[in-house]
Amino acid sequence: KGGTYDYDLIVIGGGSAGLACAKEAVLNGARVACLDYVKPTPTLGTKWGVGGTCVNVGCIPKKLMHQASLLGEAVHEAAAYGWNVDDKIKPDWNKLVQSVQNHIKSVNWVTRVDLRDKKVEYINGLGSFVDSHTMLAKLKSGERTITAQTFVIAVGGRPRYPDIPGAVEHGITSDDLFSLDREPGKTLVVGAGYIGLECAGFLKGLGYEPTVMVRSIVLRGFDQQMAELVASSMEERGIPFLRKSVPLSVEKQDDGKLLVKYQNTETGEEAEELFDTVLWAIGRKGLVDDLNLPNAGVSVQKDKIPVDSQEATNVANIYAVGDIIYGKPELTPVAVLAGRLLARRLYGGATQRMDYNDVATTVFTPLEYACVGLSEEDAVKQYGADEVEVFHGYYKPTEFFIPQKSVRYCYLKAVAERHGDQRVYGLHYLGPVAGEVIQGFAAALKSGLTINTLINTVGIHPTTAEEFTRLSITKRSGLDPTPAS
Ligand code: FAD
Ligand code: NA7
Repeated sequence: KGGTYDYDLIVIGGGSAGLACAKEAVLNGARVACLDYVKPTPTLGTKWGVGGTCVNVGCIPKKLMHQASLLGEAVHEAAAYGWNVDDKIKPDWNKLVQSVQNHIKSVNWVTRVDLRDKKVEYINGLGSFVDSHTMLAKLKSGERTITAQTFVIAVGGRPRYPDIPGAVEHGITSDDLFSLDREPGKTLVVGAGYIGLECAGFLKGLGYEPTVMVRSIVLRGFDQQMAELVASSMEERGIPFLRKSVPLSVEKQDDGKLLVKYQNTETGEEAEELFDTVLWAIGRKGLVDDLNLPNAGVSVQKDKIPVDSQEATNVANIYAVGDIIYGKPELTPVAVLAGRLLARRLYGGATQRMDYNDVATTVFTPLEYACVGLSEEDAVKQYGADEVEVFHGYYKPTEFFIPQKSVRYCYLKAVAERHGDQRVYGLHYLGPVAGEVIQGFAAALKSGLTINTLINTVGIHPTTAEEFTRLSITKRSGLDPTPAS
């Protein structure tokens, strides 16, 4: 295979999807090169090493900052448990950034060593197609033309900026936040997707003053009852939400503060407010532009690449995986598994395809929200309101009692088939360590979990996950889902 080409496979993008695919292809005997190149952010010029979004400017630094913020909360709670703590504790932003960046650098290093050990040729270059078998790699100095039998496009995406005055000059995105060399201070977070809410959440926990600007709804795509509970739990912690608002401009004042003018989308009313930082979290754009896809004939749909169930593009020898593909969940474990399965099909004679359904995910807000399967509204849309039963309940985590933490938003629900086996369509949980709670239930749901199995599973006491085994109240019954004690 590929005797006349430099490589059997060129993977474009060394992130979650690309690295998994490249390493698995080599394991299955292919000669592989993996290109990775990060363009600096427009104003601050932030850039990073190999590994892609998750490791450098996504999941990992986000989770570390979330953890930093939870630790601050825990120190305050510790006092209620009898620890003698100084109640004037405060975080050192620069030290936090340094610790986070040190961890990232070590992961970058391990990744490079791993690629060398596994015999993937890593090329630090920006790839663009010359034709469907030829790629031009723009290196730090010079260029290189390389050819391959097969290509996998795994270029991911980058944050968008709004098209308003001052957005690029004065705003930052998640690409800059985790390495910001100054305290964020009073921060306007524009966008109410999971990235916006997570950033606002940890900034508040670290003692800054975030405000969330919401254009329409919170957490589009997620169960809207849960999304509103997430927003309310954040408001309860003192994070203001500017609803139905869009930014109009950002101007820098003489004292360095940022004046943001914005408008209410319903009343048309305009208002303005000063901030230290403006963070755009308005979604991400697929990185198709640099690839010169027309040279290879690859189709594009809304800055993403449509693929079939084998991750094949419309061009026979070109595939795409990860965030760059159209209409699939943008999550690291999805990217990794899809990349690995693709390599096994291409070089290992395997046939297994990626199953993009029932992927569990977590929103790491101060009170975390995790879910798997269908939202209540999607279940109703798919099966009809009469065929869907929702079991729900509020609960009180044991560990919340002594520090007297608010339990008002600790809530969970199972969305299920109403009749027959009562198969579970979706599970939703808002509360502590949500990701850890839902991960195992995700395997159960994929294995055909029913309400009967769920409520006949003996709980682990005292945990919050056991609340799923105690769900007995249906929404339809109208009974109060609040526990007595
Ligand atoms: P990427 O990881 O983005 O990798 C693509 C790589 O290709 C990049 O290094 C890019 O610079 C490079 N590249 C682009 N164009 C070219 C080119 N022409 N030539 C060479 N190289 C190129 N997911 C989760 O599962 N859990 C989370 O908690 C989570 N949190 C997140 C938090 C934030 C703030 C963000 C931004 C994302 C988060 N994600 C999370 C999403 C996750 O990071 C992505 O789904 C994942 O990184 C996608 O992997 P990928 O390989 O498709 O793309
Ligand atoms: P999302 O989930 O796409 O959310 C973007 C948010 O930003 C959402 O609340 C949008 O509101 C809002 N938005 C989008 N454009 C604008 C403009 N121009 N002005 C104001 N507000 C805006 O993005 P994330 O960054 O959280 O996540 C990135 C990806 O990771 C996402 O695509 C997921 O699939 C995974 P809207 O609801 O559109 O009114």
